[in-house]
Parts: sequence; C-alpha cells; structure tokens
Amino acid sequence: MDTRRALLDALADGPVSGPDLAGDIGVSRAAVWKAVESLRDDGFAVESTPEGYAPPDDPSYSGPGIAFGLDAPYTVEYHDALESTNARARELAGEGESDLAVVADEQTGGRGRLDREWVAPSGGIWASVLTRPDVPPAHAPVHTLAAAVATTDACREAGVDAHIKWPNDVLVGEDDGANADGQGSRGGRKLAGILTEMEGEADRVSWLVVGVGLNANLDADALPDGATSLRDERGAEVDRRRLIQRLLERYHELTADLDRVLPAWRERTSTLGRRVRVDTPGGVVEGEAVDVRFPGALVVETDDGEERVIHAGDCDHLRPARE
Ligand code: BT5
Repeated sequence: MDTRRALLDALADGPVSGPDLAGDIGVSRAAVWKAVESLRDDGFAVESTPEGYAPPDDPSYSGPGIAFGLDAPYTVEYHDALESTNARARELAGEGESDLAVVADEQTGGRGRLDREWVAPSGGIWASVLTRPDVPPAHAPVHTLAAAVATTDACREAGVDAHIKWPNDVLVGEDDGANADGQGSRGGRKLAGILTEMEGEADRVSWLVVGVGLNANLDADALPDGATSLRDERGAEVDRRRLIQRLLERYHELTADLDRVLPAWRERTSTLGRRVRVDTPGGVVEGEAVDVRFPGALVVETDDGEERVIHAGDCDHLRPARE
C-alpha cells in the first residue's frame, strides 16, 4: 500500500521512469512494477510512455483515482458495491484503523438516521470517513456539521445552489414552508444526507465515522419522493472523483479547526430565522429557529418566549406565523 501511495505521489509530477521511481521510493524495480500492476488492477490506468510511467489523463472513480492528488491525509478504500460504507468503516475502526475514507459506487444496505433506509444505487457518492479526533464524545456532532458544510461547498462548486437544513440535510430549491394541509415541508429537495456514528470513552472519542450520501449522477426517479440529484439539477454529469476529493479536503480543513465550523454552517443554512417544528425524542417543539450552538444544537424560541436547545430530532420548516 505504501509503495502505491508513494507511486501516486511521484506520478503527480509527470512521467517517471521505472528505475527513477525505484530510486526515489527506495524499493526494487520489481516492487515498482508490482505496484503499477496493482494500481491498474484497481482501475487507475498507469500509462507506459517513452519517458516512463505516467498517470492517466482522466483518472477513474476508484480508490487510487480518488487518492491521486488528494490534499487530505486519508487512505481511500474503494468498493464497487458494499452493504454500507458506514458499516465497513465501523469494522475498520474495530481493527484499529484511522484516517481512512471508505467509498462505494453502490450500497445494498445503506442506512439513514434511526435505522431508516438510504437508497444508494450506482452513480452516487457514498462515503464514510473514519477518524479518531481528540475531543470529548459530546463534541462529536460538530463533525456532522462540518460534513454538511463540506458537502454543500462541493455541490456549490459543481454549480448547484445547495443549502443546509438542520442538522445535516443538504437540499436544493425553494423553501416555501408548510403545505396546504399544514404539514411541514422538507425545505427543498434532498440532495444529500449525513449519518454520524461513534464510540466514546469517558473523556474522548475512540473513533468517529461520518457517512455522506450524495446523489450525484442519478435520476431522481430512482430515489424516494422529495429527493433530487446533482445531475438532475445541473442537467449534466458531475465528475465524481473531483467532487469527492473536494468534499474530503474541505471536511479535513474544517475538522482541523473546529472553531470555523459553526460560522460556516450558519452561512449555508436555510433553517435559521425560520419557523420550524422539530420532532425530538422528548416531544415536538415548535417556534422560530434562532441559532445553532456548539456542538450543533438548534436553539428554538417558542411562542411563549421560551428558549429551547435541541440536540437531536427531525426538523420541518413551517410557514411564517400569522401576520
Ligand atoms: C440521512 O438520514 O439523511 C443520512 C443518510 C446517510 C447516508 C450515507 S451513504 C454513506 C453512509 N453509509 C450508510 O449506510 N449511510 C451513510 P435521514 O435524515 O434519516 O434520512 C433518511 C430518509 O431520506 C429516508 O427515510 C428517505 O425518506 C430519504 N432517502 C432515502 N434515500 C435517499 C436518497 N438517496 N436521497 C434522498 N433522500 C433519501
């Protein structure tokens, strides 16, 4: 694995001959050749040119393709199909791994929050990042918010005007409040969702898995009602490799400096300032969403002027109160 990584780094600077590679990396020429073959087997089509080995012009959406040029310290484990990238990342956490992104082209048993089903056919971006941040377990939710910001930014760079609905849905489109029947609206069409899982010790997170499901090159028709995809919104395919690289880089940047997360989240949300109804484990809370507070709680001002701080729940955007 290390030789492969070193090879990917060396190839980023242009064609290199086998002997030069062996010298630079400090392995035998046979080991270089083996690593080249192994990258090719994994879908990274290393070319043989007169000047030496060269990277493919347009690397595929694959493990080495995503790792190539990635400006974030994650190892990438790629699967064509997997039950759930979160489940796989949890398994790897149990084996002591860290700083790793599990990516699948298709998930056969993707999960949302509260064990809800997450539909994840081939063509989406289904990824889970495993880290071991040195923070208390209670601070874990800020990582979920960081992932929502990272996902939103990657979508915006791809030309889709995404926004965040508390806590971590990434949506597109008009947020026009309740339907005629008084039910809350989803606040737009759902482009992405995030599922965070962790194990904590008394004062420190042991491992943290943040799973992002982003509908990239999919037909909304193949997804649950209320969902949309980047391809449907832009009318053109997205480059999934670049998109996930941006997402991982942004997530790494934000989680390296957690103070930046909340301000960035506030700038990208459509929830603050709205009338909301939040279904929490302790009952329904209705009022105006006035702020988000570390590590990710929603502050709601109810009609009787009470301030409620909500740590978890499903949030609906409502029509403004009677004039
Ligand atoms: C979420 O749950 O939004 C979190 C989804 C996290 C999925 C990622 S994919 C990579 C990683 N591996 C996993 O197994 N999971 C993570 P929640 O807020 O509970 O929303 C779930 C609801 O969204 C479902 O009940 C459906 O109504 C809807 N839904 C399911 N699949 C969808 C899709 N592809 N796009 C939009 N909405 C979907």
